[in-house]
Amino acid sequence: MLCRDQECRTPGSGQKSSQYTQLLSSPSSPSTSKSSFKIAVEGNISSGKSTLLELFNKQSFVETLTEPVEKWRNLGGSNILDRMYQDPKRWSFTFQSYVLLTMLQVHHSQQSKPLAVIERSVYSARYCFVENLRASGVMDETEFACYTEWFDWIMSQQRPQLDLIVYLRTSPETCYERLLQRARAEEAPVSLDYLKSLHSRYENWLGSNRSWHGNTPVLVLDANKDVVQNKDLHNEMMEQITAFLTKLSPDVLSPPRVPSGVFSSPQKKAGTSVRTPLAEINQ
Ligand code: TTP
Repeated sequence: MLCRDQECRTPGSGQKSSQYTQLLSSPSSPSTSKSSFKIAVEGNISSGKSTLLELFNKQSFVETLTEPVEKWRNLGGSNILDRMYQDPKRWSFTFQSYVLLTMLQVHHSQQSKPLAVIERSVYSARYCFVENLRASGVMDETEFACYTEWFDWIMSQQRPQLDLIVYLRTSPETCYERLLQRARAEEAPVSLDYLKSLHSRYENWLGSNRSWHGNTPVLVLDANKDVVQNKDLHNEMMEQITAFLTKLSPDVLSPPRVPSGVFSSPQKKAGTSVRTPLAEINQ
């Protein structure tokens, strides 16, 4: 299903998507009920992924797995993230190889709660960052071929599974503003043009020009607005995500897997909005 207008519906929720959200594909009916889910939060640099993870983190049945940025800042005492930005031609291949390894470690870490939310995935590293580095000539063809052989072989052995990708769609200008505000030292060389080219990679991969995301359903959220300040928007995002997960498996968000009272299955009464476990954050 490809929805581009505001009549788009979230599978199973009976709700119309609002102007804030677009649903680009729906999950197929699961043949068996799952007991745990894994979702990835995706989006451009500074799109607000960490913020969304923090909101998820307030729930006891959710475990959040943040990006291993600290590892990238300290590989045997060397800040490889910084080296990559200082001298991209020399260090991008090395950096992206390390990103591949550390993201695989995140994907394959033991899941201890019904819902695991991970920041990015091996897929965005491959289909957005590496693709972009190759297209701009920063990564040369031999480096790209070497990376791709590694990537394809790893995928053929054990492809990391995701139940849902949440794509935080933002304008490159918004990301640039946020990037300047947070002023992470390593990112000083990041330009608006760089964010624009990553944005097009994201759009090609998950957005309206969607080319590839395997069979994983994708929920696209407009993340230009501030979800921390705007509680309605924040709740709406969570409702969309929960409705999606409930459609995949109604059991996982129901008692007894989760504490009583807080995590009952969503129910829609006429004239009321859906109340869901995740939507109750900050209530
Ligand atoms: P981001 O995923 O952009 O982390 P973030 O903290 O900016 O996310 P948000 O603000 O949305 O919470 O990655 C951190 C840095 O690593 C960023 O400068 C981009 C860089 N990076 C690459 O260069 N290549 C990659 O493959 C990945 C995954 C990140």
